[in-house]
Amino acid sequence: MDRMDDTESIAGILLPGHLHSQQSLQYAQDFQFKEEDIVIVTYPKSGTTWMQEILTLIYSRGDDDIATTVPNWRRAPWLEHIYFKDVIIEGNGPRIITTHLPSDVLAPALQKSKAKVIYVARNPKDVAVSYYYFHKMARFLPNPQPFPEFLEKFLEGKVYYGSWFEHVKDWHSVSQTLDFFYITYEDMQKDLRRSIKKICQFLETPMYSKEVDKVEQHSNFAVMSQNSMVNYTLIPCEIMDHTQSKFMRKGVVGDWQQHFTEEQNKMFDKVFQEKMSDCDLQFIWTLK
Ligand code: PPS
Repeated sequence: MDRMDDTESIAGILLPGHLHSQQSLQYAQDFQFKEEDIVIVTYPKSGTTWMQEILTLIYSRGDDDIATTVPNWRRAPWLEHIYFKDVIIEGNGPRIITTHLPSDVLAPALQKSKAKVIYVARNPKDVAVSYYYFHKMARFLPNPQPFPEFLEKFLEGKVYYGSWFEHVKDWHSVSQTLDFFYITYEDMQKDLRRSIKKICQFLETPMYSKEVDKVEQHSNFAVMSQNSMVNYTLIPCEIMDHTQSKFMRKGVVGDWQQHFTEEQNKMFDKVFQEKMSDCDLQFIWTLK
């Protein structure tokens, strides 16, 4: 498959060459955001697709027509991807743009533009597990080693898209300089309706209760798992092999408990405490 084994890099971070090129990364760096743009920022496996769906549904006032007929990568394309410039729509109204890029690459352009930024974070133990399974199914990522080795690499930040710790902390450190909304995957799991309402407030898009009902209904895991516009079953299996793992895999908080040994958990906690000692963000590891 085209560029499947290639690797690109930006700001010292490795990215799959199947999706990125030097030109697409330059285009992303030079991109001029507009004040009306909404930019979803995430480290991979943190709730990107979920937020893309929620925003799509908010802007269609709960109607699922667009959500069920247009693939997420068209209605909320990734800024850094090769196809971005061909799909980004010029015109009035908010454009939903997605990115996994680090803040040092994008914050300066975002600061100039006043675009709204929604940062979705997820507890890194679940991110590591989700990312491990994604490596199994996404053929444009390196074949994952056994889980223990993958986990070590994840903690060292030696995976594609770089260190989870740096991503979260660096974006957090520029949050005051941006029109910035921070939410976690776990917040959305705990109370999806409340999360949708908070997002609406941030977007200054008031909604009727019945519209919020619909957004909630169409963005729940069971519905999204069946929606081919977001579950990646439209992608050929040479690129994403759903026999290895589904993209919409489990959609829960705390799946790491099924994967981590006690020793791995201790090691993880130790690294987490060290790396996050200068950051006040709190994470939810399980839902009781
Ligand atoms: S990616 O590849 O970076 O775009 O992946 P991303 O969308 O950020 O993360 C995929 C994980 O999010 C889960 N997901 C959901 N969980 C709960 N509810 C809803 N609606 C939902 N939509 C996506 C998805 O299942 C992946 O998590 P895991 O733990 O692997 O199941």
